[in-house]
Amino acid sequence: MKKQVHLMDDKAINRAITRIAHEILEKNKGAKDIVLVGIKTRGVPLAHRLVEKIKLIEEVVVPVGVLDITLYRDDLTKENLDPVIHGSKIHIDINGKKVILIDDVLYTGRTVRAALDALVDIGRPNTIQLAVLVDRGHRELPIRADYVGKNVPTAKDEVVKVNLEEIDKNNFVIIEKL
Ligand code: 3GP
Ligand code: 5GP
Ligand code: MG
Repeated sequence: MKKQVHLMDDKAINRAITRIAHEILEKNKGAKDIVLVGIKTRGVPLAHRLVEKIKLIEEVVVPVGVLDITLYRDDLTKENLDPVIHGSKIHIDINGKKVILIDDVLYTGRTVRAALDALVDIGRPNTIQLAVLVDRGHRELPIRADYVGKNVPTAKDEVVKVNLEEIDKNNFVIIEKL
């Protein structure tokens, strides 16, 4: 059996998202001009959860866009090749906006770099920030997150498994040793 280490349960994930929503509003002095962009797959439900939190705190509904970026590799344990942008559903004007990218796990940073590329093709945001549920380290590019749910030191042969109710029917984060 794979060795598993428990990191976050339903409540811990919810608390992290609540905190990040507050941090986003504090840093940006409110919700004005904020656009959230979820990176598929699990960045998208996380973005929608942040919208709900921001709505509760500020009574403003911020728009959400979606970026589809995947790595061309058939085995996730292999070192990654370059991420490829498959598409975006950002029908929002991002010119002059404060765009916040949302992903579940930040690892090498290559996906975020590709996301930055895709965004600057679409428009000229005022700022681009990054929020992730888990930062597992091992960056290969000078990229960091502005908002982090949990910093998790990992080995390269470990995988952080993120399950979210909207996709997986339950909520938890664990480390799996392959
Ligand atoms: P996500 O799209 O929600 O991030 O890549 C498909 C899924 O495999 C990812 O879902 C993620 O949960 C999981 N995964 C685990 N480790 C890795 C990894 O190192 N790279 C990628 N791309 N996905 C990983
Ligand atoms: P990157 O290496 O580019 O930072 O991450 C690549 C993509 O794979 C991102 O969408 C990221 O969320 C996902 N990813 C990388 N490592 C992991 C991991 O250990 N667990 C999960 N769930 N996703 C990961
Ligand atoms: Mg991801």
